[in-house]
Amino acid sequence: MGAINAVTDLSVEDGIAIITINNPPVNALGHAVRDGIVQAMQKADADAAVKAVVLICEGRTFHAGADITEFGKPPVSPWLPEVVTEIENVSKPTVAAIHGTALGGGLEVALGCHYRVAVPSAKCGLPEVHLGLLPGAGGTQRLPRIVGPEQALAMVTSGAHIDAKTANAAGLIDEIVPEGTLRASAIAFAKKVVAENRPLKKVRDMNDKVEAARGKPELFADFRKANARKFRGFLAPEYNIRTIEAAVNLPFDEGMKVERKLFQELMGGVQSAAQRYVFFAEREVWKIPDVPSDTPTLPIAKVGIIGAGTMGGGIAMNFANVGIPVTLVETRQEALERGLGVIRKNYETTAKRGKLKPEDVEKRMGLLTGTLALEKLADCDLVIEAVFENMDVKKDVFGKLDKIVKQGAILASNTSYLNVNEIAAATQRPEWVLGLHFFSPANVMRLLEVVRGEKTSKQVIATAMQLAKKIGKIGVLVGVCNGFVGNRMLAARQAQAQAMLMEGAMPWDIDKPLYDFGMPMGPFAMGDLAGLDIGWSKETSKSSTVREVLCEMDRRGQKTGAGFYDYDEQRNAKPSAVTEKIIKDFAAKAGVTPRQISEQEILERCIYPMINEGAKILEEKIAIRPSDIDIVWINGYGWPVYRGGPMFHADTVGLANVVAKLKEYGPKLGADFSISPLLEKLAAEGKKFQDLK
Ligand code: 3H9
Repeated sequence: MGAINAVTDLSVEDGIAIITINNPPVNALGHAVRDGIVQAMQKADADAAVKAVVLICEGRTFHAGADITEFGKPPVSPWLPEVVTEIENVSKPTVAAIHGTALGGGLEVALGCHYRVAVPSAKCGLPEVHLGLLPGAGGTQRLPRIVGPEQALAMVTSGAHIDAKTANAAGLIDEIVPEGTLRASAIAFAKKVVAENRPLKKVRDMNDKVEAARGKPELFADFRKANARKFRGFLAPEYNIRTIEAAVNLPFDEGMKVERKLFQELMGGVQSAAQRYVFFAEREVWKIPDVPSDTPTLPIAKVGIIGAGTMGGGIAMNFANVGIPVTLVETRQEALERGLGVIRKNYETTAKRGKLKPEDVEKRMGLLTGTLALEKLADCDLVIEAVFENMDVKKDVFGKLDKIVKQGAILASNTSYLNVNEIAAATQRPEWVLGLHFFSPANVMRLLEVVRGEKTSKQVIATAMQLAKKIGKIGVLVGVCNGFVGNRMLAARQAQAQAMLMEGAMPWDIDKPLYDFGMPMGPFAMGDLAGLDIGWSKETSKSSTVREVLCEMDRRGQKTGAGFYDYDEQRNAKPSAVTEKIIKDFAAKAGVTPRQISEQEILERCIYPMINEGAKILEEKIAIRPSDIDIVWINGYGWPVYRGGPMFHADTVGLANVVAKLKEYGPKLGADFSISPLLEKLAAEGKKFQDLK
């Protein structure tokens, strides 16, 4: 006994074999682990002195799944489904001892065991759907046999983790054992099973729950219908549903065949490749080459926010949510009260939905202090300015902050376009200044662009990234340019959308292919939602664009019941004859004969110039890596995760194809348009953005 291989240990104590896996950080089921488990199980099975087997992991967690880094490479035996079968076929009781997270293949391994014990803090789940996959080691056939098809459906399609208590109630965990005693308790449990001569509970043979659901197709039809919106565009949820259907309707081995087939189909497809890429991109984004992870950070115990409007209020909620007190500054009492009122209403709505305890509403509101005096920000560790998007106004605010706020505090601007270096230059401490670009609604959207000025110190950057994590955002470090990463690329799309209006496409013609592509909405629906009057004023409006005319007619978007679209009471959008006439009049005035523009052209002209802009962003080192750009678009603008982000999408289309199309559309793309040399170079070399490491 002893070491089986580099990651597996086998020992026997008092007739109980203990297989211990140690494969940091998350005990992923890579080849060595799979091999180790099989060898150890066989050894324990063959040893007459062994009466039962415990499988346990070292470190922070039980197996958190198959090793995702092995996906896409040729499989090496033993394959995970074989490992699970091997465990299930051991002739003595096997017990999984779970702590941390038993996820994906990890839970499937546990389901191969005859019994499962867990500590109270443990969690179980089948999160494969987030990787565009389904559980491929029998999880789809075994889970419903324990928890029933309804709960299994919810678990495999949401990927949600359930806690030990819930898992215990569902029969997934046989016994909860005291925290910190897992090894000893699992051994004791195994001994009990032996002493009581309990049967080998093979989940594959537990048919009651699946049989009870047989002949009830409405179970699945209703589930599909209820979740159609959520699953739109994704393949994996539907495939997961089919495997649970198979578990209900077919014998175990036949169900396994369905699982195998659908798993392989997903694994070979673009969607899963995209979602696996995003999994790693989300972890890569925190790594900043010249700001090592051990860079000292500053404590942020008190935050000041200037502006209690939609943006400032939303930003404030992020901090109150994690217990950080916030001082909110406004210029007028009325605006302050309105702002605080909106925040309270937001919290109360959340509480009504049962997602927040009523006492927490008060607790969070209690962390917010409103004031009209900028001086009250003197002792803040971080001040975020969220005032009107105007350079002179921002400079004025920063000049004042410089005099008021203590030294050693971070001064941030929530600008979405402006030059952070220029803002920083309004202070005597530019190294303490950076941009923190929140996305609206700021309490909901996950993206935070952390804008690094020329002089921003590394400590300030490290603190901002850490803070982003703390408030549940995904922080992407970007450099200074007009619009940073997200809005700069959006502008490239906007320019084409506007141009196509004049060429003959209506707003709804342009929005549709983008919606069908998987975006939450197209550019015009988005404009209506945000309000067409952002940055517009009656005094300076000259009826010179469609948007100006719409605003002048008080068609300012959803909030006024009309914008590019007409809206009914439920805010359902309908194409508008008024808008159509305005557009046609503009085109006629410009002497353009409207033409029919294909959906393909609309899509390519909206998306390829964005990709081109993304390539320029990389050339200029505004973004650290292509995947950071994708993270911005997925989390800030709702780019469909199953298409991996604009840069990943470009790779799947082929950069040479993107370049060829940009050249073909060239004359229509506007005088300002030019192809990125980086994009052309990669295309000529047959490379991908993903090759830029
Ligand atoms: C599956 O099981 C398929 C089977 O059904 C069928 C097979 C036939 N593989 O997230 P963290 C790395 S699909 C490889 O920062 P946390 C991660 O990249 C799998 N690597 O920690 C990171 O590396 P680095 C189903 C993995 O504490 C480091 O570990 N399972 C894997 O915030 C730390 O990760 C899942 O989808 C992996 N499976 O969260 C679970 N997992 O330090 C995926 C993590 O170099 N994992 N890494 O950046 C998670 O959800 C979280 O990692 C977890 C820990 C909750 C476990």
